[in-house]
Amino acid sequence: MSLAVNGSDLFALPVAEADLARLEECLRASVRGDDPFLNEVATHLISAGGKRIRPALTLTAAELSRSDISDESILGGVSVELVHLASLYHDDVMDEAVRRRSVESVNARWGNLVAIVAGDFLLARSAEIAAALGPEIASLLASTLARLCQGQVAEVRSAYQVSRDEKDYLGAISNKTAALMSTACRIGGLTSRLSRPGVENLTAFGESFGMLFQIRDDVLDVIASEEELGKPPGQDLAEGVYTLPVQRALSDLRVGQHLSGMLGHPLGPDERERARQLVAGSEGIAEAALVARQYAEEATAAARRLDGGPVSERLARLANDVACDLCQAAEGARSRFEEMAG
Ligand code: GRG
Repeated sequence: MSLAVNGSDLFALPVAEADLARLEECLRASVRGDDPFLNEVATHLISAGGKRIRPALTLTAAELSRSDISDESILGGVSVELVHLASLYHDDVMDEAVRRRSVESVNARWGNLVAIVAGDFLLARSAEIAAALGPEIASLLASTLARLCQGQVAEVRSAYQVSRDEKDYLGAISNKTAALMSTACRIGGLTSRLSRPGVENLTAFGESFGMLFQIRDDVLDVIASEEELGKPPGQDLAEGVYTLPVQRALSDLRVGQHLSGMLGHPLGPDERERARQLVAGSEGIAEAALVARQYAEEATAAARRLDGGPVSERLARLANDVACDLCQAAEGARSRFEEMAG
């Protein structure tokens, strides 16, 4: 499969090495304090890596103004990544995850209490930076954080509900993922003093790109291998998070009824694998990839409403590449399934 699951190449944006180095230094400095233990916990996932796609979007958006990347834009990218990191700390507690970014999760290493409070600490640092960037950005990050919480609550509330509908799913991912992608782009526009129409188009790009990003993540959870994902596939199914490919599989006449009978409660390893294979061999994969493609087209259109220069073309290409990568992965999964079925 020609899939860039960990995404390092697929999501690479043309941000100058020097600006990425400024971002990293500022990110680490933002959580540094007097307490060596808190320093270790707060930098655990920063040191582990991650794609930094959100701050890269901030800096790419800032490049539209055709001036050097300002300290304000760097701080904007840092404030967004800190919210993302805090959400990972809290999410891993909720999911009892043991690994994140290919290392031990914070909760697995230091326990839930430390993970929750350290996540709060990252949020506090983000809020401090946002306040220094002015009331518009502070208010934007606060409302984005509220959307993240709304998205997460919606997901928890719908857990194990076989009747969960697509509106519920799309609303949840818009809040838990697209909101922060959109804010990352918007902050790049605001900190680089882009025109208001430019800022609105960046915001629209980020929202559609975030939907595409999360649907891809949800499809890969079904069709990618453990090696590609860095965790066993089918985790969402096992945890009762019925995402778009699962919802579409439930409507597939060939497998829907069988699948429906298997879901609705936590799954052990064998049941999880059987349910995953049913979804992987259903029309749900290609249909979800098609919905992702529609969001990619929306994102591309928003990017092309920007100035039409190299940055807007690069954003359009990013959305297109992510959608193509997903469609290829979906095709690959179908061929493998057909081969297995004889
Ligand atoms: C306390 C901020 C905060 C939030 C509380 C827990 C929660 C509400 C929300 C969780 C939202 C969440 C974890 C959404 C998933 C977003 C997502 C796609 C994460 C993976 O992003 P990548 O692939 O990860 O960009 P890396 O590691 O590359 O940064």
